[in-house]
Amino acid sequence: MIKVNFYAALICLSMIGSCLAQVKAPRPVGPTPTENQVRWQEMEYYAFIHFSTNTFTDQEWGYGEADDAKLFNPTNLDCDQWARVCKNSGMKGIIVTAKHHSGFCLWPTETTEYSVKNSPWKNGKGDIIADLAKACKKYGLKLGIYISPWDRNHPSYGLLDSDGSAPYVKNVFRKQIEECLTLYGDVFEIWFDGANGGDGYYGGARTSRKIDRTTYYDWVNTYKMIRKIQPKIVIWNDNGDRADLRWVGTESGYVGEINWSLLNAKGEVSHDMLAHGLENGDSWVPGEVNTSIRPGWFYHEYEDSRVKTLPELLRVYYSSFGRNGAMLLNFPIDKTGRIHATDEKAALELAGAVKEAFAVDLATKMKVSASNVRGNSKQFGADKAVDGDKSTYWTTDDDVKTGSLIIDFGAPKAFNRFLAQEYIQLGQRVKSFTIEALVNGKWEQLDKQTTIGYKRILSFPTVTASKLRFTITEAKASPVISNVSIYNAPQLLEIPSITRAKTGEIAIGASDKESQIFYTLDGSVPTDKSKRYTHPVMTESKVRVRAIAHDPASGKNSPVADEQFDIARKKWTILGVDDDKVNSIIDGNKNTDWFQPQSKKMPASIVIDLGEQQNLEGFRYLPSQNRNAGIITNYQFSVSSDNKQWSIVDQGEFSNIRNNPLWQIKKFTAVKARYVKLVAIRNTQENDTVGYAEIDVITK
Ligand code: FUL
Repeated sequence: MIKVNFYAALICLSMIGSCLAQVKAPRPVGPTPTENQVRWQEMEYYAFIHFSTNTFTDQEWGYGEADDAKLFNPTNLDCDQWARVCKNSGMKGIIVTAKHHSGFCLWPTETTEYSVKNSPWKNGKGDIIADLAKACKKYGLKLGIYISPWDRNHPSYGLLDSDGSAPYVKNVFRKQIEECLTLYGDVFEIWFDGANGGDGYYGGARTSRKIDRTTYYDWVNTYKMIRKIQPKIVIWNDNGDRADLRWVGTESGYVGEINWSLLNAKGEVSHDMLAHGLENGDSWVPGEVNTSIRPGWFYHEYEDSRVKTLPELLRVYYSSFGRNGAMLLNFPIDKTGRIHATDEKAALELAGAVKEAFAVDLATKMKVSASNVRGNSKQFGADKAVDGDKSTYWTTDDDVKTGSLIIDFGAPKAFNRFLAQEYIQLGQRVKSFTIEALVNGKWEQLDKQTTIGYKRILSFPTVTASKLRFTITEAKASPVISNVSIYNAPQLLEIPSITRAKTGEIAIGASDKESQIFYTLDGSVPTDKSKRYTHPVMTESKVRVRAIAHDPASGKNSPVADEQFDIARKKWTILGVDDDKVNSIIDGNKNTDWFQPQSKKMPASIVIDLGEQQNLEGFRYLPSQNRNAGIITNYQFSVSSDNKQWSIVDQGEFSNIRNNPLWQIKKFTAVKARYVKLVAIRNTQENDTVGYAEIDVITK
C-alpha cells in the first residue's frame, strides 16, 4: 500500500515538474531593480530627522558660522525617543542629517572642528550618530545617513588645487562619508542633497563659492567607495551621476500619478522626469517622496501650530507609496533634542488611520478569475494575485498584453480603496488600467489610471458591488501582477480653508457641501457648539481664526484649521506700479501672484504704504505658487516714515525656497514706520524675474 502511494506521488511530481518546465516565467522587460532597490522599495515608509545648529539658530540653512557650534546644546537629547516614535508610527528606518549645509557634524569627526565635539552638549563628548545607531538597533529600524555635499563652514569648500583636484572632496567630504559608513554598522541609504555652493562662512572668508555639482564631487569614485564599504546600501543623489533613487521634484509630499521607476543613466533630468520617471528610460531609478511633518525641515517654534493634520498626512501617504514611491517623512527635532509631542501625535494618528483603513482585505480568498492565464498554468493563475504572497503572481501568455481579473465577493460589499502591485523584479510593465464595479448587474467604471509599479492605491467614493473587474488596457509586455487588494476605509473630514481678504473679511470654506463649519476668533478650540459659519466675517485687527468642519450625519469633526492674521490690509497701497493686478500680492489669496515687468532689472523693489504708522517687527514673503520663476532668494527689507528717508532693517536669504516655496518669516528689532520696501537682490534662477504671491508685515 505504502509502495503504491509512493509511486503515485512520484508520477504526480514528475507530471507537475514537466508542466512547470513547459510554462516558463515571463522574461524581464526593460531595466529591473537591483536586490538593494527591491529591499529598499519594500521598506515603503521611513523617517528623516533634521537636527543641527539650525535648530538653535532658528534657520533652515545655517551659514556655517563658527560660533554657532557653541549654541548646540539640547537639554534632553533622546535618540531612543526618536526611534520609538518612528517604530510606533510604522516606519522601517531613519535617515539623519549627520551633516547639513552648515557643515556642523553630529558625530565627533576627525575631518573638522565644526562638530558636536566643540559644542557644550555633553561637554563635547557626545556622538549622536552612535546614539541613534544604538536606538535603531534596539527598535529593529534601519539607519540612513544624510551628508550634505555643500559645506558652508569648511575653508576649503569649492577650492581647487593646482592639479584641478578638490581638497575638500578628497580630505573632508569623502572622509566624512567613510567615517559614517564604517563606524556605525549597516547603513541602508545615503542621501546627498542637491543644494550646492553659494554664500557661506568658509572658515571666516565669508564669501560665495560656486562649484559644478556634476563634476566637483567626482561621484564615480565616491560611489565606488560607498558601495565597497556598504554593499547593501542605496544611494540618493540630486547632483549629477545617476544614483539608485531619485527625487520627485517637490518637497510637498507627492509624486506624479504616472510614475515610471525609470530614468536614463545619462543626461539632464527635467522636472517632468523627476515627477513621472521616463517610460522608456534605460535605468531603474525609483522615486522617493520626501516631505516634512511641518512646513520647514528644521524645528521652529512658530510652526508648532503648523504640524500636518491627519487628512494632510493621509494625502501624502496615498500620493507617495500609493503611487509607486516611498514615503520619507521628516521630524524636525526640537531644542530639547526630542521629536515634539504634537509631531509624535500626528505620526501616531496616521499610523492608526492606516491600520484601520487597511485592516480587512476584501479580496483575500475571494473567487477570482482571469481572462488569460499563462500556459493555463496554476503557477500563474488568477488566485496568485490574492494569495497574500508577494513572490507569486498572475500573468498571461507572452502575446497577451491586456487582460482582466474579476474578483467575486459572493454578495454585495462596500469598498473605496483598490491596491495593485506589479512583480517589479520582472520590470515595470503596465501602462494603463481600469477598475469597474458590478452594481445591480451593471459594470460601472470607478477609475481609469496609468502606471502601477511596486504599489498603486486608488481612492474613490464608497461603492457597494458584488464584483470588481481590474483590466490592464495596455502594457509593455504580459502583465505580471503579484497582488490585488480591496478595502473599505473610514471617511475623513478635511480641515476647512481660512483666508482673509485685503478688506479684512475672513472666509472659511469646507471641501464638501454637507459639512457645517464652526469657528472661534479668540484662540479657543472650536467645537460644534461654537459659532456656526454662514458668511464672511469682518475683522479689523490681529486675529487668530480656528475652525472645524462638522458632519451632522456622523457627528464627526475635522481636525482644527488654525490661521493667525496680522493687521488688516484695508488701508494698504502699493506705490509706483501702474498695474491693478499688483494688488494680488496683498489680497490674501496665495494662488494669485504678480510679477515685476520684464524691463525691471535686479535689484527690484516693491514699496507698500501701510496707510498709517505701525510698530513693525518683521515681514513675510510668499513666492508664486504657480510658477517656478521669480522666486527671491536674497533680499533687503527697509522701512520709512515719509517714503523718502529709508533705513534697512533686515537683509539675508530665504533658505531652501526653491524646493520648498513656503511663507518666509523674517523678524527684526521693532521699529515704527508707515512705508515698507522689499528689495529682491537675487532669485533662484539668477536672472531678473521677480514675483510675489503675498507680502505681509508682522507688528508688535
Ligand atoms: C533640501 C535641503 O536644502 C533642505 O534643507 C532639506 O535638507 C531637504 C530635505 O532637502 O533640498
